[in-house]
Amino acid sequence: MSIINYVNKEIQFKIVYYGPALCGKTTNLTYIHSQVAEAHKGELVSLATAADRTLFFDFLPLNAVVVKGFKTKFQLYTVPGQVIYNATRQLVLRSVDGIVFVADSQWDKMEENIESFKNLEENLVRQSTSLDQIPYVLQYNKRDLSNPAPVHYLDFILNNRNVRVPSFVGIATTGQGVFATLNAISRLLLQKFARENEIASAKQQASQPAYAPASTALSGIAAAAARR
Ligand SMILES: Nc1nc2c(ncn2[C@@H]2O[C@H](COP(=O)(O)OP(=O)(O)O)[C@@H](O)[C@H]2O)c(=O)[nH]1
Ligand SMILES: [Mg+2]
Repeated sequence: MSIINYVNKEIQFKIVYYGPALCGKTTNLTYIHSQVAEAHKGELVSLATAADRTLFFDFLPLNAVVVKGFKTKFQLYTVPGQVIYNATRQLVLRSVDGIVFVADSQWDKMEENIESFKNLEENLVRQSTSLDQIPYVLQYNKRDLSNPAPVHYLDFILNNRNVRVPSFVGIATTGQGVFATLNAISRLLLQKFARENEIASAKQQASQPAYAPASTALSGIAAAAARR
């Protein structure tokens, strides 16, 4: 649930990057962090353990657009993909507003992709919610590796709920598709927020990209601010 902070005049959205181990969740966040101007980002925190993987969450607040005088802030988290860390995944999912499900496009990862997606659904049920209530998008990552599964197949196995959601191809290591994915989920969140709060200006904001890569990132944010 988005948090409205009346003191700081901030609306805070929590976005969780979910998916199997090594699909590229951390790489997405690292890329986003590297492209956003200093003034618009917090520290990227990565908690690792002896297993030398990211085992807890990455935390990345980004200040984006302004809605009715309230700054919208996005917090991006990743979950550990390995099966044994389900308790941590549940913890990270608490009060989630939006989800990016990152799939690994390699053929031999299909089972892991499906497992992870099911695990996401189960963990949401445990929190008395579901993908019917939480906006989400899909990213089919690692398209640069040889012989990736076709997009229509990935859509067939992962994008088959009642309503089809936006899906993007990605190469997180080079940043391809990373901002398209982030923009899509942030737009969905702003649209939902606007619907639920009947805020016309939020609807307008939702039609603009919240972020754009590299040099245009700042101008996108600046343009949003200038519309106040
Ligand atoms: N070739 C290729 N490697 C990737 C891509 N995305 C991530 N990786 C690599 O895959 C490994 C796991 O990525 P990471 O982001 O740590 O996965 P996570 O477990 O989902 O957080 C790292 O070595 C990344 O550099 C991609 O699109 N293409
Ligand atoms: Mg990781």
